[in-house]
Amino acid sequence: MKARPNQRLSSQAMAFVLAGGRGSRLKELTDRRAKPAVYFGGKTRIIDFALSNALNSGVRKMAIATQYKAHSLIRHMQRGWGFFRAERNEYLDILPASQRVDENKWYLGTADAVTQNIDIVDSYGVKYVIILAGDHIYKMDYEIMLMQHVATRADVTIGCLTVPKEEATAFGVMHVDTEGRITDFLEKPKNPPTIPGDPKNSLASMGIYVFNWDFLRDLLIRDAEDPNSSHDFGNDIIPDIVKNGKAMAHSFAESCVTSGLEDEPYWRDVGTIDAFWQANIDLTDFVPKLDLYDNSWPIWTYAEIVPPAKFIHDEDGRRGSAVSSLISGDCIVSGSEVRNSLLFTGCRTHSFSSLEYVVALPQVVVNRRAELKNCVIDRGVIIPEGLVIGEDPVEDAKWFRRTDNGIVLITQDMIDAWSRAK
Ligand code: ADQ
Ligand code: ADP
Repeated sequence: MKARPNQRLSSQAMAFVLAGGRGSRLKELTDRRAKPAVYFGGKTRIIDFALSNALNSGVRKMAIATQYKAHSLIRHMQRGWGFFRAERNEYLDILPASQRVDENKWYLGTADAVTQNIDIVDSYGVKYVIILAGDHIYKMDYEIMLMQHVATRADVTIGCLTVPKEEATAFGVMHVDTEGRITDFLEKPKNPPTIPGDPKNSLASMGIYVFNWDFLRDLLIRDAEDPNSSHDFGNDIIPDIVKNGKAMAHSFAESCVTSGLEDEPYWRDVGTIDAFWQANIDLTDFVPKLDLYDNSWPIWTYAEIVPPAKFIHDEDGRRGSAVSSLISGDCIVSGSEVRNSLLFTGCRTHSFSSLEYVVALPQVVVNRRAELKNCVIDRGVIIPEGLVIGEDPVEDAKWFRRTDNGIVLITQDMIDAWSRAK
């Protein structure tokens, strides 16, 4: 592709989205769907955030590498993200593992997911590749990251943020010099180094990278032949560049200030039931840190055409009400009280029931007299009449998945077991 002066860098870039991880800490929520396909925020799924960031940043070429339980994700992509037009040089390719280079070969590590698709990336004719994870919740303008990458002539530019030292064991942790050049990088260290002068926090990789494609291409071909490599960005590719090339850190906090997208940087890896519940419940705050109502940065998704949410009295005149809550389309709140909760599309709550700090995925039905507190309810679950959750921790843990923080995950299989025993 020919680069023209004044052209946005994003128009010469593609987003390569890694969406193959298992997300096993989300337990039964990822039994049937990959983590990027898990619902989030009432109307969207987790992957919509990375894809919307790319789209809103001006990127029009995207590839999504999937492997684990990809059906739900692929269906979502086909329904909601099918508007890219090759005639306008727009592409969105879904790249399931094991179906291209070698029928039996799964993606070994995250870098291998790109290596196995080198020909596809070549065919896009782009100068830059933005590697993204499909499982993080945040808003970010990647054009700013591309601009820094080009200005500093880096081999790789890595998005980074500050995290508490105790949490940094789950991340790539780095040291940077005064110019922002990464001088050390440790993938998931047991004892994470902290930021000089800030002993409580570490500088962590967000797992998002900008490369010049020519550079990355050569590196991947070399990596593929290295018998000692696990073919992973965090374990192999990034440490190699930090040692032998020029790796620059791109601060998410500074990016937020430059883009004006968020007053306070908001980034979440909703990798556990607790984190998933919390990030959804955060949206019910008076002023949530993540602003979904900013129509300058829409989170695109597949949205069914559904009627508006409805709130009704039951026949005895009991009010159906919701406060400090997000209620999606096609929900009917009938004679029940909903507080500090988030109901996804198509939920129904019936008389005398109450919901508090509940995240209900699409098509959940809450029957009469159920009292639910601090829970996540999987898609399509039918809550039986009179079920009480959040009052008796021992009883909750006996039938459902209760976390150490007291959040209860409810699936239909668990309800069926509960019903059989009662
Ligand atoms: P992790 O998130 O632990 O660390 P990883 O499990 O490799 O790294 O997942 C990265 C992304 O790739 C996820 O979106 C996952 O779904 C996807 N993925 C995993 N294996 C894949 C495969 N074989 N094929 C396709 N996709 C795959 C990474 C970095 C750290 C960084 C954190 C930030 O390695 O340095 O700090 O992200 O969350
Ligand atoms: P989605 O997340 O795509 O809206 P679900 O979460 O209900 O759909 O299911 C995820 C995947 O599991 C889909 O591919 C669906 O067809 C499949 N599925 C749904 N229910 C069952 C079941 N009881 N047993 C096996 N597979 C199922």
